[in-house]
Amino acid sequence: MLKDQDRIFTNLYGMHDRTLKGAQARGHWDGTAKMLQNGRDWIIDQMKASGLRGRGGAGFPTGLKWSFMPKESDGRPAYLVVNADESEPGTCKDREIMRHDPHTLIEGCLIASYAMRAHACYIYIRGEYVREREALQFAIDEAYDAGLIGRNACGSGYDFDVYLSHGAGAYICGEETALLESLEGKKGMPRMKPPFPAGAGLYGCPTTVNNVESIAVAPTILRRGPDWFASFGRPNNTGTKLFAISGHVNNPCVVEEAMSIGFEELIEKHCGGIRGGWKNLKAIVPGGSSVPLLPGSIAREAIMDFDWLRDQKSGLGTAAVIVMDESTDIIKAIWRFAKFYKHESCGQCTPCREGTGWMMRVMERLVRGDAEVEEIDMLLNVTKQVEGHTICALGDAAAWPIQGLIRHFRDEIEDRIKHKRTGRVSAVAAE
Ligand code: L3W
Ligand code: SF4
Repeated sequence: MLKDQDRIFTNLYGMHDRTLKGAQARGHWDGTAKMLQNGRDWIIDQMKASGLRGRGGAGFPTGLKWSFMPKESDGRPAYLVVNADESEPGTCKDREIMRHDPHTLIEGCLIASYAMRAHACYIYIRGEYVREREALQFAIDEAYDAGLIGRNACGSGYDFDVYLSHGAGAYICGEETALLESLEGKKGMPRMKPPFPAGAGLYGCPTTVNNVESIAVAPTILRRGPDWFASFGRPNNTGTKLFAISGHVNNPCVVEEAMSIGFEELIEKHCGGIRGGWKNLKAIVPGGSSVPLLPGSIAREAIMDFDWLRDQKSGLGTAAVIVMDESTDIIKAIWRFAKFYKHESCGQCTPCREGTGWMMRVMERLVRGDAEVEEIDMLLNVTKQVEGHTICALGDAAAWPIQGLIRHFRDEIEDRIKHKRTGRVSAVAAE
């Protein structure tokens, strides 16, 4: 288990002093100017050496992403954009950072922006995060007043501004290019990639989009060294990590742990075990609604990192762990995800626009057992036609949970069809 002294987000655990004074007492904003003086290449090399992989869901190496930004200015400004549009069902880890530890995010924004020659950073925060927006703005104002950001940030000679922008409730604006469209004042619709934002992002300028947690851990990585960060977890899966654990555990929580912690240890140490005991565990969704579920038997053995979960045809995603016990109607749970993706599809590409509605409607019948057994394979086939055939990852995200359900709970679906068990028909109709 991670020791207290190795936690980055110490204010998540009851101290509740998110002011600049409190943040400085915890070691934030210490030696920041010196880090900048070490130079851009040094910062990027340290980040690469730490092995940090993006914490927003895809796990793309952060240092590598920063290195894609142009080394020399071609006349266009460069931007850092922080994706704080945390909307993935089950996910509430970035919320905790912004609520309790906003200064480490702002310090990270300065360091990352400096490394990528960005004089401006936009933090795009989920519209519903009103309290977090207030906390963040308060911290930004404090940082300006203390000369940590703004003109001559930290006395470094570098000018740097942070702007807070808020969304309006669309999940798709968490997709990086839809987010950029929204920031530009347009409808939040994903762009084709390539070009990736590093080549043409905000207003057509070089842009890096990073998740809140990825940026917020950067100052501590530089302060304590990449070897310290890389000492947690397994090769290619390093560092400390916030896990947001919800569902049928005795004590749902957001906790920072070492990457690659075992699922059983995570739940026992921080959540007081599974409701009704381990025999009652039916399934988990290990990384937010976009990743396929795992049945309890595999979950108990799970190593919570990118590679182990990928090898199980699931994923770490946002590390939002949704725990389901035997009382769960697993077919209905996945139908609910399908309904979410249908609602959130931006509709610009046909496989997603049509496929999400189609998948949801078949799932609705499966919940009722009102289907033919052959339709299970037909549904699977449709998920494969959506997966990989859309502009953005929302199509994949809609397909994968259904694939996971069929992979691990086909018997339960068939059983319901065969016995025409009605599930919770009225509940489906009501929702
Ligand atoms: C330059 C290349 N840049 C990739 C960059 C790319 C992006 C990052 C990852 O989806 C996942 C998705 C959801 N040159 C590059 C390059 N990049 N190749 O690297 O890119 P990618 O395409 O692997 O993923 P993505 O489109 O960012 C994100 C999953 O996360 N997810 C959802 C999370 C939801 C939230 C939220 O609530 N806001 O985070 C959970 O699992 O399904 O697979 O920056 O530009 N050659
Ligand atoms: Fe829009 Fe869905 Fe296509 Fe993404 S996959 S661009 S959400 S229609």
